[in-house]
Amino acid sequence: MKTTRRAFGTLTIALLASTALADDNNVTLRMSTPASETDQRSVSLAEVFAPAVAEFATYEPHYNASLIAQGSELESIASGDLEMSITSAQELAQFFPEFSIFATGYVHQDAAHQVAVFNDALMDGFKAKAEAELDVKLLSVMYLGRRHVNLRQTKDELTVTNPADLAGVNLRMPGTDAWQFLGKALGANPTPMSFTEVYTALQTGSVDGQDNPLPTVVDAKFYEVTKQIALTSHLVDLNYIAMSKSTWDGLTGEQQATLQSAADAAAESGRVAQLEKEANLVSFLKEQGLSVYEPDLAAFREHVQAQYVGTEFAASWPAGVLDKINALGN
Ligand code: KDO
Repeated sequence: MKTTRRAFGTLTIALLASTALADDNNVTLRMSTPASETDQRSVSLAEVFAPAVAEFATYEPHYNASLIAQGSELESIASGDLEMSITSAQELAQFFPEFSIFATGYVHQDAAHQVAVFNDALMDGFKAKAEAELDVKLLSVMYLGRRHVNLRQTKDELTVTNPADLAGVNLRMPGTDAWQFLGKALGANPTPMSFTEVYTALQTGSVDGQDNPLPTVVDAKFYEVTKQIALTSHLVDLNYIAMSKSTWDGLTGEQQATLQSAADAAAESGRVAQLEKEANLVSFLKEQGLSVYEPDLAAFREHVQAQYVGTEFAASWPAGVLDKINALGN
């Protein structure tokens, strides 16, 4: 956890002034994400969120990290250069290590559990800190899906049954410490790389594989350059719809309420659609020639969870929060 960044404790009035208020009190909400335009989260924000706030806000999405590099979105919001992003707990953990609890393997159980956790009082302290120290308001939780291990090797070349089978496998994981730790905890040799570079890296063989949920494997066409998916479900992954707190503060109470329900509605519609895709994509991927199979899930869960015990990550988790998260699950 060497790169904890706490540079934004002293956000100033300048930020408040920089809120992107355009003519006629119409606010522009620039949103940057590494995701594509066809990713379900992008679709829901464009189709559900944008029209719902149109009376007072212009939603301006930037896809494929074309505006801000993956992992720099929070800093850009904090410095007033961006109004929105679909951020991750791993990215927030770069500033506030305790967010790593939501990025830990096999903690969230499913989409409903994510929602219960996000709306529970246990999140209050996390949300308040992000607002006060980073000027980032977390509006709602989006479902990204169950992350699995997706490799170039055929199943005959490498069958993944337990973590030991991933020894020496060069697995692309996103660039932050929490992601890299998860890759190691899976038993692999993690390589940091931004999302937009993954297809080419798989194609050229500079990595052996990557991990993402099935809808992402399909949307980003990773199935064209890989041969198998071991359904490890190592992380039921989420993103937060994040917004500049200064921009939020510049809205009227009524606008804030509209924007909040627009974000919740987009998250809900995205969740429903993403779950449906997840349920239906195995057959599509098999038709594309990939082997899709379940490894020894108990072995993976036990191994991954054991790796976190005694780490700096676990030490940063507020007392009792893991128990509260578990109690909200099944
Ligand atoms: C990825 O880089 O693998 C990841 O899935 C990480 C997520 O947190 C999220 O940023 C996502 O990429 C992008 O939105 C692209 O789908």
